[in-house]
Amino acid sequence: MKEIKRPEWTPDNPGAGFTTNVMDGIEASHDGMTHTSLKQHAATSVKRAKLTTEEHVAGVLAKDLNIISRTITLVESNSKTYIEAAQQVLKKLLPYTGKAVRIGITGLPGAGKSTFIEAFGSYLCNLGLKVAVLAIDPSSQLTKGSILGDKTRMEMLSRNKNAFIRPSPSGGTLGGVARKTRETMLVCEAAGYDVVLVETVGIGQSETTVREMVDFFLLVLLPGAGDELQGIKKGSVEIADALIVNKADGDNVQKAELTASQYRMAVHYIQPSTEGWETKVGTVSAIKGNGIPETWQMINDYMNFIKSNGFYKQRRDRQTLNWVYSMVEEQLLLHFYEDPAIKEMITKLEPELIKGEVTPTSAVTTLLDNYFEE
Ligand SMILES: Nc1nc2c(ncn2[C@@H]2O[C@H](COP(=O)(O)OP(=O)(O)OP(=O)(O)O)[C@@H](O)[C@H]2O)c(=O)[nH]1
Ligand SMILES: [Mg+2]
Repeated sequence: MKEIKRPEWTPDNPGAGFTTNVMDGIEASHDGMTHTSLKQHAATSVKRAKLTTEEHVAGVLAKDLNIISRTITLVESNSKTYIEAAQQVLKKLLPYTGKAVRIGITGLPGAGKSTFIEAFGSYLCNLGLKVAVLAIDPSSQLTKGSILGDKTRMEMLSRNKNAFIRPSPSGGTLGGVARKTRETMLVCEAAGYDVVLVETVGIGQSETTVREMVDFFLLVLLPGAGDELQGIKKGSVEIADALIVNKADGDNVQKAELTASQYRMAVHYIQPSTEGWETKVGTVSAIKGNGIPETWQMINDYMNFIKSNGFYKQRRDRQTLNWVYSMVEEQLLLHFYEDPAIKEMITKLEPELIKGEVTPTSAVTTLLDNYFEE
């Protein structure tokens, strides 16, 4: 008979009425609870084994979703060692990048960007294309996590096997967030995504930042008149290659058409974002799917146009160089303002500047001389 093990606190000579005994633990992949697994638990709570550069590269090229996600996580890391590791991976992926149609999408909160992406992305997937959805959300520092690229607003698309949705990296400067999104875009391209959609709300410089990383830039508008009413920043229309008035459904159809015709007139007077391409204006209903195929057709016409006149390559080359220089600028600024000696000098100089005891120019000279002497 199997020996009965008793707990330590068992009284001497327990009678037959004492039923407590000790059962051996289970040496298995679960902890006795249904639907849980120690193995799975270990995978989420303990750091997974690091992948080698080769494993990252091979996994991305093999379109392995798990490795694509892990590579993006690596790319999004802020730690110096991981940044270096990410660069090794990116360098090897670089020859496989660049083939996607890169589309930026902006518009006020509530204009329907996510709903549009849901409809447009699903349409493209049905055409057999692979679609990656990324976002740049400078406000996510405040909101923690991301409102953009929100999978709940793209339910249908997030379930599509041809789609990959990655929310905005959070935290850090806009430049830092943009670097991560750009590099994520490269990872997605290497993984064979044909179209990359980058969503952003027009906060601060985020629109210009996205314009600088895409081929085509789309502004989503609401039915209603004029820039003033829509609260659109003056520059938003100028940097767009097309404006779409969304929510052209139900009672809004006429209003949307009117808005579109007003913008159509307005864009005659502005410098187009892409030389030789007159900014297109149309209406869509993201919810009903109206205007979605037309939008893709228009983007195809545009891509053919910029590829045939050389503007495509020119812009991409310029974007790469500008990206490098903007990173240099950002790093230099960061290095300067985070320097402890400079910080101390600034604290001392500010009141002197305000009292008029020091001139701005001499303050600059003092700071820079000090910085470069170190
Ligand atoms: N009637 C109608 N409503 C729409 C349409 N597209 C979006 N909406 C609604 O508008 C609201 C905002 O849509 P979102 O797609 O979340 O807008 P967004 O621009 O992504 O918003 P943020 O991510 O917050 O900047 C939602 O309630 C949508 O259901 C449309 O074509 N027609
Ligand atoms: Mg959204």
